[in-house]
Amino acid sequence: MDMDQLASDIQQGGRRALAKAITLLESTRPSDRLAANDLLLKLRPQNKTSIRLGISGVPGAGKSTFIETLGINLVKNHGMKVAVLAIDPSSPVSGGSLLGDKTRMESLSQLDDAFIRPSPTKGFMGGINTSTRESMLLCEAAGFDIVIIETVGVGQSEYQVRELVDAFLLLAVPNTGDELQGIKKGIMELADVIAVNKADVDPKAADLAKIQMESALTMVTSSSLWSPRVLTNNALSKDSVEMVWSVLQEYLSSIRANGDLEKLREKQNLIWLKEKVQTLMMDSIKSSESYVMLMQQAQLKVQKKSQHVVEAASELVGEWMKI
Ligand SMILES: Nc1nc2c(ncn2[C@@H]2O[C@H](COP(=O)(O)OP(=O)(O)OP(=O)(O)O)[C@@H](O)[C@H]2O)c(=O)[nH]1
Ligand SMILES: [Mg+2]
Repeated sequence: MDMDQLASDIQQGGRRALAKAITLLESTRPSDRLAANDLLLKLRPQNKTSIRLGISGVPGAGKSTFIETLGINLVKNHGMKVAVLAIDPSSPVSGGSLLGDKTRMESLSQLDDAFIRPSPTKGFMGGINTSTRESMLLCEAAGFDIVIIETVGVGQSEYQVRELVDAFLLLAVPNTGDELQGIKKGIMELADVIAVNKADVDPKAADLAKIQMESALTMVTSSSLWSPRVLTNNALSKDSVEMVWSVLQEYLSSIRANGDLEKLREKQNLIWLKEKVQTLMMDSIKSSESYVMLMQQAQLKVQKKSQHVVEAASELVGEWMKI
C-alpha cells in the first residue's frame, strides 16, 4: 500500500482513506503497524485545533442518541465536520459486542460531513488503547473539527478516555438505584459537564439527581478554575442537546483562554509518547528470535513445574537484558 497516496487522500478528506488507515492502526499484524507508523509521520499537522470530546455513561444511558442529535446539529447549524469513534468493548466471554446495532447513528452517518467508526477493541477492558488516540489524530488530519469518542463506562474506560480528550461529558441516568445515581464519585470528578439524561421520562427524578450530583461535586476540590456543571437533558431533543453543547463551549472557551488547553494537549502528547515507546518496545522484543527462544524455554520449565512462574519470568527478563 502506498502510504504517500493514503496520507494525501486522508488530508483531502477522503472518508474511505480514513477508514482504511484506521483499519491499519487497529491491525495486530506487525507489517500493518509499521505502515501505520509511517503514515502517522507523513501526515502534516492541521493549522486549526480540533475539539476532542469524550462521552461516557452506563450501557443504555443514551450516548449514541446524544451524539446523533449533537452531531447533526453541529454539521447542519454550526458548519462543522464531525467524527465519531465509538469504542465497542468486546466481551471477553462472548467476543461479542455490547453496542450492537445501536452504534450506527443512522441519520448522522448519512451526512457528508460526518464520519462514524465503531471500533471493536479486543482485550482492553473498556476498549481504549493507543489505536484510539491515533485514530483520533487521523480524523484531525482529515480535517474534522470535532472528534467525539463514545465509551461505555466499564472498567477503567472513563479514566482512559479522560487522558485522551479536552472535554469529558458524562451522561447519567436517574433512578438507577445503586450508589449515587449509578455513578461512582470518582468518575463524577473526571467530568467537565454532567448531563442527567432521559429527563423527559421522569423530570422529577432527573432534577433530584441533578441536585444530588451538584452537592456531591461541591465536596470535590480541583486545581482547575472550571467547576463541573450538571444539567438535565433529553438526548432526543435538539434544543436540550444544544444547551449541553453551549455549556461545553463555555468550558472549552475557558480552558482556551487560561492556557489549560495547551497544557492538556502537552500532557496528552507525553502520554502518547509513553504508550508508543511501550508498544514499539514490545513489538520489537516479540519479533526477536532470542526472545522467542527464551520464552519457549521458560514455558517448558513452567509446564514441567520445574520453575515457579515468577522465577521463570524474572530469569527471562534478566537473560533478555544481557542480550
Ligand atoms: N426518552 C428518552 N429516550 C432516550 C434518551 N436518550 C436515549 N434514549 C433511548 O435509550 C435507548 C438507549 O440509547 P443509546 O443511545 O443506544 O444508549 P447508549 O448509551 O449509546 O448505549 P450503549 O452504546 O449500548 O452503551 C434508546 O432506545 C434511545 O432511544 C432520552 O434522553 N430520552
Ligand atoms: Mg451507544
